[in-house]
Amino acid sequence: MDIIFSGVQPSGVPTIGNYIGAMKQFVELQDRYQCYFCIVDEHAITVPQDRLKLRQQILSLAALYIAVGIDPRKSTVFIQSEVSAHAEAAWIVQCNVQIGELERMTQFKDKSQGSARGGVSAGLLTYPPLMVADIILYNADLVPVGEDQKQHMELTRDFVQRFNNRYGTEKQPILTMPEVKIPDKDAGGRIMSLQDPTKKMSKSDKNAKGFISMLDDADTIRKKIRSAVTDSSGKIEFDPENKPGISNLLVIYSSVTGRSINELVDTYADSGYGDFKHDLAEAIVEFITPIHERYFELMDSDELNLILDEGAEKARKVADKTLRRMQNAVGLGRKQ
Ligand code: AQP
Repeated sequence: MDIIFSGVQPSGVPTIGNYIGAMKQFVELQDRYQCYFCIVDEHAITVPQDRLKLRQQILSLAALYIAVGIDPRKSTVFIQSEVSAHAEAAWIVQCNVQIGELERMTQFKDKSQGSARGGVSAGLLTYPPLMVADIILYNADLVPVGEDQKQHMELTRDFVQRFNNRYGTEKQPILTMPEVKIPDKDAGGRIMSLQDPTKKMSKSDKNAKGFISMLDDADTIRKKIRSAVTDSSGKIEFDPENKPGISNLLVIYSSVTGRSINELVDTYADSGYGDFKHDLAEAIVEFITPIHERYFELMDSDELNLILDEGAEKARKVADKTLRRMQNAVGLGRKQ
């Protein structure tokens, strides 16, 4: 069975963008692949985090993974920092990528914007190698992510090719070459901010009106959808270039209901934005309510800790093996 790895940072409560771009795919793929779904907490500390809040967000994300439908009997769910091979493999990766490659990463450019270069953490520059390590440790064949991760995936593939050429043989590659799986734009590969539909929806956006968090209550969801930026034409059409706001809402509507965008456009051909937004808000509430119920049940039980303990143990076994292969390849320590 082919292997999948993917992760989400506990840098805030996941947004509906994280769900549609990534977590929704996780649930759909878990029956056909051997899956590793990680809470990548080491990535979250590339920017300052409150210690206690981070701890809470790690558990909260784990509960959300299960609440949206990831089944721990089928998939391995674990916390990155509980598997030390990630940080160790990341060092080997860092020593085999160039600073120029890392400086070109748009996420680094975006997140370091506004600060003097010397004032941002070195981790903000070197976290893509950590992401490479995350993926290769599990011999992942496929990585389901949102569109913003495309560049990191290119780095991963370049690294694997370079590492195998340098240290392996054609017959015996050391690392598995992963493929990336990104939903199309009209299927939610890039959900945009509700307040600025030219910008990606992000869980760490300072303006909470820009995103729907997976834990927002019904009234908050209604308010946020009501205040979502659209345009003045009043026509419900899918045209991401000229009508980015309404097109983004159509993608969200389609993703949470399974109704196609064409069908939605037909249904609302004679309606105004008010009616459309009202129905969309109710559709999100209907989709999210059972997720909340399961989430609060999990946060209130010991089940989550058991799932994470088991997950870390299973993950360590696979990750340690790959790490040993990498260490042997580059000549670290004594032959094992
Ligand atoms: N707006 C989005 N639309 C579709 N997919 C998205 N993803 C993120 N934003 C969108 C996908 O969600 C997965 C987890 O992302 P992450 O938490 O590892 O980091 P990120 O991509 O940096 O997400 P955020 O929400 O923007 O986090 P912050 O604000 O902390 O930087 C990935 O597969 C990502 O593609």
